[in-house]
Formats: sequence, structure tokens, C-alpha cells
Amino acid sequence: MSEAFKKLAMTRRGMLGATAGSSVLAATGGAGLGLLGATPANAQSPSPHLAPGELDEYYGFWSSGQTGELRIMGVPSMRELMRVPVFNRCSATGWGQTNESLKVLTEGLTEETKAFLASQGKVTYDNGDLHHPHMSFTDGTYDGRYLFMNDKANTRVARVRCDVMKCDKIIEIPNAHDIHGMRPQKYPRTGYVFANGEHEAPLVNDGKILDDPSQYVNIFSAIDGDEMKVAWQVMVSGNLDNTDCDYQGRYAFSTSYNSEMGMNLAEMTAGEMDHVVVFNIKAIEEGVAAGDFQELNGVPVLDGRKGSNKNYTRYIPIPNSPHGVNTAPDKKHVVINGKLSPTVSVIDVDKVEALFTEDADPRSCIVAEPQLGLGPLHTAYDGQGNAFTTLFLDSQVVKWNIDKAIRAFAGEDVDPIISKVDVHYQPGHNSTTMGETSEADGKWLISMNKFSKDRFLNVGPLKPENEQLIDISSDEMKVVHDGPTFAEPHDNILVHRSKVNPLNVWKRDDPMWEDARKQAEADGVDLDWGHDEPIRDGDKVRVYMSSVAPEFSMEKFTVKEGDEVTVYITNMDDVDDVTHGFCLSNYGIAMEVAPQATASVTFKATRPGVHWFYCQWFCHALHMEMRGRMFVEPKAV
Ligand code: CUK
Ligand code: CUA
Repeated sequence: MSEAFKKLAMTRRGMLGATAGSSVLAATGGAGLGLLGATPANAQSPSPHLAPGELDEYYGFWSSGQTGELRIMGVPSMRELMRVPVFNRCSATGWGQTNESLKVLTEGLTEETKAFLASQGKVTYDNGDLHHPHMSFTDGTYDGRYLFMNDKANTRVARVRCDVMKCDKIIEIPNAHDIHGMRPQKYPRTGYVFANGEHEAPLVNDGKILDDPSQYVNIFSAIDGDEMKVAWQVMVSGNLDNTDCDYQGRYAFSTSYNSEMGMNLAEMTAGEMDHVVVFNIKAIEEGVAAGDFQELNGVPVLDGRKGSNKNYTRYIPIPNSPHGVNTAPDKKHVVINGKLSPTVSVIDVDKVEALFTEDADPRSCIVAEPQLGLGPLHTAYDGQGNAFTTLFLDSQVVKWNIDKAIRAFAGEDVDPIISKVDVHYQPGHNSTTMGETSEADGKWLISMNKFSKDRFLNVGPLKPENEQLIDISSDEMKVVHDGPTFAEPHDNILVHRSKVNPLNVWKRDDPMWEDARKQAEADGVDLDWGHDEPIRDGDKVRVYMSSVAPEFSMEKFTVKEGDEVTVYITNMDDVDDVTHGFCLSNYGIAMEVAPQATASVTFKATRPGVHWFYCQWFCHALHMEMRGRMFVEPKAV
């Protein structure tokens, strides 16, 4: 039957396939290519408006906070292009249900967490809090390989492959609590992904120490982004908020809003000064090589706390609860955003070495501290020496000049502030086009505002956030677009489209379904085209099906009540955009099968009777007809 299906599938596709017809696709494909080659309309004062069919100049990679997914937007149109499930469950794609996604969601958990989850009747977490998506770098700019992102809720770091825009690795970070700030190494390449554990806790958190904060520590982690393994960790004093690193590959910087190690609001905000921790990467690597660490849960943990007198860390005092850390494209300056202080502090990375070699005053690397307004949270750059800082309390973005701020700090009578623009309302992060790379181009800025209040139709007590597109091509910033978003994008990066080149169809040898490939081989089945009959192996049954619009290779299959059934579907359509799905009704099962992909799902056939499965992705004029039956024979009574 497989051979017959194969032939029939091919002829039918040719005759009936309005969507899949090769001539239609060739035509649209050609138009798409033409647009890709087109240049943006006007470099002087760019327009955010795109004609139908026109493509955006930038990919925006958006976090989604407590929604747990990654979102891909087109900028400047602000159209949402795709959602990539990461820490969340997804009804459409089956993320969190397919065997392929469950492998990603479970293999990086510690044994202790797996046991805990099992006690809750789960195999993995269902929620996540994704704040910071960042692309891998080579030589100071995006290289289009991977996106990395944190999960504050369950202390994880994930990686998304940019060739297929799917998550391929998630790891839990042992010893740390609640990964917040996260940035990839910029030079020479990523390399490391630096990750802050935000919340302090006992190093061995087994319940022996509870309400004794004097014994709590915080953990900074360096993850090997190629292997997705923690390379080393450093224990620090005070908690850790955001992080960034230099363009030289020498230092990482993390803010601390609770240097006091307070446990309530009054204690946490008691001190006038908090700090930035500087991590000396080379010294830490030497410490690891020399064995100056304790191994905990398989990870070397070094002591970089205040008073440890090691060359691993330095603590730079910064006014009151600093939040964002942003390295400028000039490769020289790092801006620390004051939050409760109206200032930002500018670090000159060339002056940091003296902190370690000459024991210089930690504040000696600060070369400017301009007063910008109330509630500075995050800073972005235009690549022309200017910085853009969000002012949470003032509901503004302020444009200021780094060089002028340095001259003012040195005593010159010069105002670093160039202009301010009102945003609506209470901005957190902002981002500029290519702004966190050495190729910042100064075209667009996105202000990610926590409140939208009256900016959109009222949808009830829960309101969307508001993301505003701002033209920064001249000194006067212009808000040109309001964009509502659901909970709760903290951060995004804006990547020129020339850096990102995803595939249109999967490659059949993709590692994503390695387990399915091995199982099919063991079963003597052709994974591509499937098998006529289910393969029985005790009470385990494996069903191998292929799908070509508008048919599955099996119109029916039979299992027994109580069997553990695995269904493998391979989409043998190899044209752009012909995705199929597999939905097994009243079994709670649904998944996406994109062109040339294999996806699988395992379930217990505990409901006897006739159950229809159908294709849940509109693929063809005869999409409704793309269905079949599963028969579940009842147990003998
Ligand atoms: S944090 Cu959200 S506004 Cu998690 Cu990047 Cu500053
Ligand atoms: Cu296949 Cu719809």
C-alpha cells in the first residue's frame, strides 16, 4: 500500500493541489525573491508602512515573559510573523506533547527536578518566564546561528536554532535560582552564554538552612552555548539582575539591586549604593584549570564573594538598585541603568583592568554619570555615539550623547541630553536596529511599555502592553506606531534580515527526530513513507504514517485497549508552506508536521471505539478529507 499511496499521492497532488501546485509556488517564490533583493525605500526618514507583499528589513526576536514563548516580528511593520514555543505548551504545534519536544523539555533537567516533577505527576514544567532573547555572536555581531533565552520561573536557559526557528535545547541551571539577566559572549564568538541567578538561596538548598540569609549566595553562570552545558559558576555577594559583556571577551558585568541581601522591600532598598559585579573571565578560567573550586551538581563553583580576595570579581559601587546593563557599539563603554537613581553610570572597559591588576578604586572605571530623568531601566544605541535610555517613571525615552556625558563628568559645561520623547506608558526595555552589536545602524527604536491604559480599545481589566516604534534617524525622536502585545515581552533584539536565513523545508536527516529514525530502523520501517500495518511489540504499538496533501498513507489502523501507541507522521510534501497536522480527536492529541519533517506522539489507547484523526493544518482544497480512523478494540470482558 505504501507504494500505491506514494504514486497516488504524487498524481493527486498534481491534479488537485491548488496550494501545493508547483507552478503557483514557483510564481510566489519568485516574487518573494525579488522583494528580498529590494532596498529599503528611504534611508533618510524611513517609513514604517509596507505595501501588501512587501517584506520587512528587520527580524524582531521578542520575548513573551510569562507566556514562555519566543515571538518573531517584522520591523518596521510590527507584524507578528511567528510564535516559537519554548518554555510553554502549544496547542497548535504540539510542543510539550510530541516526543521530539518532550525530549528537549526533559533531557536538560537535573535528576532532582525530574524526581520532584514526577511527584507532581509531570515530566516537565508547563510554564516559563522568558525575558531575554539574544542571538549568538561572531566577532561582535550577530551570526544567525542561534537564539538564546532565559526562563526566570524555572531556572532554565534555552536555545533556538535559527535555520528552522525551533527550540533544540533547554537546560536547567543547577545551584542557581531563577535565571534573569542573560547575554551571549560577543567576542571572539558565542562561546559562553552568561546567565544571572536572580534570587539568593543557600548554596546547598536541601532545607537544612532556611530563614538565615547570611548563608545565602547568588550564582553567576557561564554556559557553553555550543554544548549547552554549564562551564563554570561564580558565587557572588548580593543578588544579580541584568548582565552584559564587553567586545573584547574579557569581562562580564552584572547589576545587583540587593547588595544589602535584604529579604523585604525596606531592607532591599535601604542602602544608597548597590553595585555592579565585574567578572574576570580569563582569571576565572585559570581558576577552573587550577582546581580552585568546589564541584556541586557536576559544575565547578568558584568563590567570587566580597572579601574572598580572589581575582575573579570586583564590585563597583553604583547608586541605588541598578537594573539594565548595556554595552555600547563603540566597544568601549558599558552603561549601567540606575532605576531608583535618576542617573546612568558609564564604565570605560579600558579602565577595568586596573581594578584587578593595581587594586584601583572600583569607581575609577566610571567615566560619566549623567542625570537623565526618573527611573532609567535600559539603554540602546544608534552606533553614532548616542544612547537611548528608557525612563520608567517619567514615561519617556531620552536620547543622550556618550561623549558629552563623559566631558560633563570631567567638569566641562555641556549638556549630554539631546531630546526626550513621551511613550505610553512606563517603558522597560528598549531596543534599536542592530543596536547591541558593533553594526548598530540607528534607524528604529522599539520602546517596550508596560502599560497601555487608554491607547487601545478597552478589553477588560487585563490590558495589553504597548510597544511603540520610534524613528530615531534624526535628533527629534518620532513615535510612528503603537503595537499591543500580550503578556509580557520584556525585551527584543532587532536583527537585519541579511543575518538570518531559515530553511523553507526541513532536511530529512535533521537531528530533531533522531529517536524516530533509530526506532524505524530497528523496526525495519522506511520512516519517510511509513508502513502498512502497525508494528506490535508486546503492548507497545508503533504506527508509521506519511502524509502528502490531501492524504495520510493509512486510512485506518487498529490497536487494542490499553496499548501504548506511538504515531509517527512524516510529511513527504517538499514544497514551501505545505504543513500538515495530526489531531487525534477526543484523545487530546495534536501536532504540527512541517514539510519534510517527522513528528511523533505517544499515548495510551484507553478509550475503545472508533476515533477519527484528521489533518489540522489547512493544506489543500481537500484538507477536510485528509482524515482516517483509529480502531481501539475493547479488552475482552
Ligand atoms: S528585565 Cu523586564 S524590564 Cu527581566 Cu530585562 Cu528590565
Ligand atoms: Cu494536510 Cu490539512
